[in-house]
Amino acid sequence: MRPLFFFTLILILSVVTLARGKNIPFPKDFVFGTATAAYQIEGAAREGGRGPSIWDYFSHIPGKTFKDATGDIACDHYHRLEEDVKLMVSMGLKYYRMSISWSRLLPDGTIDNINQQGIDHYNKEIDILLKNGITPFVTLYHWDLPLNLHIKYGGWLNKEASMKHFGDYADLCFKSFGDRVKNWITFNEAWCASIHGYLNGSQAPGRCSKCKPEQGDSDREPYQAAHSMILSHAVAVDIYLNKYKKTQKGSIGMTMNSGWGEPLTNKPEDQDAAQRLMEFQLGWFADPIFRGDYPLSMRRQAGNLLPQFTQAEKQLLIKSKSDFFGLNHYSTLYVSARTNVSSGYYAHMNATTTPYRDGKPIGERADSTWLWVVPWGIRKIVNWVYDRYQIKIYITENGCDVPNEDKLPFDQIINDTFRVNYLQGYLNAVSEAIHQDKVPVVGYFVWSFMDNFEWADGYAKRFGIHHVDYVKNNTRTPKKSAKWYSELIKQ
Ligand code: GBH
Repeated sequence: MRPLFFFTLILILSVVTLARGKNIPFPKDFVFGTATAAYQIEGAAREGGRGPSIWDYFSHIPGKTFKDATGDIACDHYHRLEEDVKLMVSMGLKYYRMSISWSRLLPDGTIDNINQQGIDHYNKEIDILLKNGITPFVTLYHWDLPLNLHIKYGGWLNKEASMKHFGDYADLCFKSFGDRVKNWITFNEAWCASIHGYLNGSQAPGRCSKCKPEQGDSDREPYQAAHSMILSHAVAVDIYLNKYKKTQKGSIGMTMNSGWGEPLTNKPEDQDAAQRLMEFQLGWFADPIFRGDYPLSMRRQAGNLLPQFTQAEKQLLIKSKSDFFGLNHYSTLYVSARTNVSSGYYAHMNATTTPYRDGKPIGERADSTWLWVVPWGIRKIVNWVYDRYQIKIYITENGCDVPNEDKLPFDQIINDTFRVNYLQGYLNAVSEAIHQDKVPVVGYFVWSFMDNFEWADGYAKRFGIHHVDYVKNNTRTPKKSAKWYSELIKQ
């Protein structure tokens, strides 16, 4: 009886210490940060000379977002820089991933019309961060294309215009902010921008074969849009390497998103399907960037729908070498070799995902229907990335919403043990990947610093470690997870 009692006691004690965030080993110089994006937090959509983006246009079409929410006001971060940076300081934050609103700098998207107020605004933001000892990681494109570029040139469907205008915009950012910003991310989740923007139309610009008011071609356009984004990324990196890197000495890369695909069974066809899913999801972007062309599996399955890179473009891809792999990762699903789609990307991928094996879910479900809590998945995915690309990795987003979070009473929202457990589980798995598998994961950013405009889900989904009261003056309150993360950072 006795030894069992002591054993249980020790077990409980160690679980308790772990739960308090202690004992997750990380390298000394590991980057711990939080992340946000301009359209999701800034508000001030028509202030300071900002022009409209495709998200302003899309979110104002009735029925496109939950309760027709828009980012007009969002968290009002535009007016609350000091207050928000104070919050960051109070939790000991040293790294912050933010994005720049392209149409705040260039209201019509082109370099012909520079909005000085926009430049001033980001100068101010960057300076406040630095003055407070916080290093910014800056994303150039987090889904908010200037509307004019979409209307006038067809946006990402126009390869040449995309490369020119994104290049000009990136150049302006390096020139204006690169003396102080040393970490650049060209694109956030070009996969989402391509699939949600051009295949199912659930995000801006809301195009798909059956979509209204924007009619598109769900089979062809996602590949076309992605192609332009990949090449625009390469243009931006090339500009940075040729004109700025020597003097500014910063790093540049792209952020890609993927869940981990775990084969449903050990049948070879399911194993192949899982590998194919990873290639369609990450390889679609990472193979061109790190290896100079699309994965063979995509070329084989998608044929002529997948654009070809010209010889000159391949040269550009090879010479515009990224410094790191930015990975946004949230969840894991089982994969099997079937498809119920008759054409386009998902038919080509020829794989089906499910959270269930033998009727049992893969993990607990968060609030978002796609988000299952599977800590071991992050360890597997960083291994997959490193095996294939041999480059250091930043986890540029990871986090969750809490089941029914928006419907809970305030005191329960603040007491977000579910999120603490999620973060702890995933960070433990990252630590194992670093120490046991020797994968060079060099940083990690919680999504998100605060609750914000969750795209088509409006304000009903909350991913923040700070609560934002949208009804009462946008007041910020740290959740338990903010305190937990703060302890982890400080230790
Ligand atoms: C990130 O997207 C975004 O970068 C960020 O802006 C956002 O707020 C955050 O995560 C939280 O959602 O059913 O085919 O869409 C995550 C994007 C959304 C991509 C869910 C995968 C599930 C597969 N993910 N999606 S699908």
